[in-house]
Amino acid sequence: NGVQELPTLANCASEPIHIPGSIQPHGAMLVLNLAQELIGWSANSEEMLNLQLCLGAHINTLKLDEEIYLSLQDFLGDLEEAGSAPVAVETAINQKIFDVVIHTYLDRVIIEFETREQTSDEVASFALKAHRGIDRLKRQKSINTLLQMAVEEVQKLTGFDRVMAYIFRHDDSGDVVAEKHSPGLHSYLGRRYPASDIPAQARRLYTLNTLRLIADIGYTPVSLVGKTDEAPLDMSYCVLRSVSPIHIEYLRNMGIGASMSVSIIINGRLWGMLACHHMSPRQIPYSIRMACDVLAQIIAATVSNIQEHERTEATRFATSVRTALMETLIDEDDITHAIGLHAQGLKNVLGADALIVAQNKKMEVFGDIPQSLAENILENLPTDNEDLVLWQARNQWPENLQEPIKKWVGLLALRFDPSSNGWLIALRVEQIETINWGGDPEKDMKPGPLGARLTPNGSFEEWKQVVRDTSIPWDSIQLDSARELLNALLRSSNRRHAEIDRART
Ligand code: BLA
Repeated sequence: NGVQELPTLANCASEPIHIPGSIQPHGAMLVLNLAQELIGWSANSEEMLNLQLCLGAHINTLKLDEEIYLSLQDFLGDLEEAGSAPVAVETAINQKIFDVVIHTYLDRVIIEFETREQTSDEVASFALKAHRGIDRLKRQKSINTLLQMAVEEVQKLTGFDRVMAYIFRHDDSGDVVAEKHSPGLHSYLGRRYPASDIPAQARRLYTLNTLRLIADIGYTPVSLVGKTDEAPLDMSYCVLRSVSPIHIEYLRNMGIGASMSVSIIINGRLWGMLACHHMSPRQIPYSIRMACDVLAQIIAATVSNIQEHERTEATRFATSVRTALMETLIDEDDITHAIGLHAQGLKNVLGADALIVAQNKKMEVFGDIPQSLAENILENLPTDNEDLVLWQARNQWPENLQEPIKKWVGLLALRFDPSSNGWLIALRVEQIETINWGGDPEKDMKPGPLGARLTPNGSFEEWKQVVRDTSIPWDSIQLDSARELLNALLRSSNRRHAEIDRART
């Protein structure tokens, strides 16, 4: 088994977080092989569960609640059908209520006992609340209102001090786009975090197992004990899995007592998360967590519908702008002027912060680009056969322009008339210019041993480092619309040249 090296900031994406060899102490765990013999348990099991355990013992020889045996036999009986979906039952040991969660993974049967303070009646009334929440979510027509409603629902269900909707961007960095928090707490709304705050192996795990709870950030992990010749237990699907010490330090630096997050998965990809904080320790009963998980699935399905609708709308809008421009061009000889009449629509279609239109010696600029820079850009565009040029980072520009462009690091240029040097150019500013970072939530924060990197401001600095000198990339809808626009403009130019030629002969 060996002692695992402590992860550092530099290697944390390779920390094997699925095999920590320990659990969180608000529960206990028994591990069986498929013959239902004990091969390991958490070191607190005997005391917490009032059992005497020995390696190799068959589960039936332990004095567990009848209910647990029945569920276990049922579960193992229809493994084929049920796949890896866990079963949960309630049990009482030493007058304490436990949720018992049973699942199998990689030939292991894992039985987790999670302490719970609420009675079944309390929990059931929560489930009803969740049901009402679902109905309201499904009716939302925009992603923003959907997520705002979702954080409010989850806050009501769980009582967390803060619930955020965190959504991932094209490069896996993320934004807090909706938030509900208790009075007196500062807001994280609008903040942006780099991809590395949730490293790749964690994202992978979170697409498999969609919910995790850290009930008490200050916990002392409880080791697993058992057969030493066994491979380390894969805890990917465990509810009590002990979490990465790096992440614990991060949460501690933020002053948090408990954390829960729920994955929102769209088309197999981690699209976002509902991230919850509590300022003191907080344990949410299993069935309420499952209700949150269902909410996240409803959110995913609703988002997916809204996105489909938005894509259709974006394409429709692009078509309408293109058609209007083509109509103008029927009786307007000056293309730069015609494009100017539709500049705002074209800016929207191309997602541009500024536009340059030029043909022959004429040039027009829409946006705050200095005239001299616009001329400089035009002179340096490639003269080969490419009609569409895409530069999305400073180092893709010709060397002599890399400095003069300053913040204008993104370029999508359409050559609509090669013979007259006709170009329509969309420009984007550097990503850093596009974000308005709110106030400082960590004035009185004392960072832990790994330093200021593991704080919200440290994260933002990291994000800036990663994206320096790049623009937000053009997405596939914008690129498709750009190509269609280019083709329409090329056809229009060709027609014009043909008319001129005809007039000459
Ligand atoms: C996990 N990082 C996470 C999780 C979240 C975040 C939500 C999931 C675990 C949980 O539910 O608490 C990130 N949490 C955030 C962010 C906000 C938030 C961005 O509340 C914004 C408000 N983390 C780092 C760095 C490393 C790192 C630099 O910041 C490594 C170099 C690691 N984060 C890290 C690891 C995990 C993690 C390893 C997995 C924890 C686990 O499941 O074991």
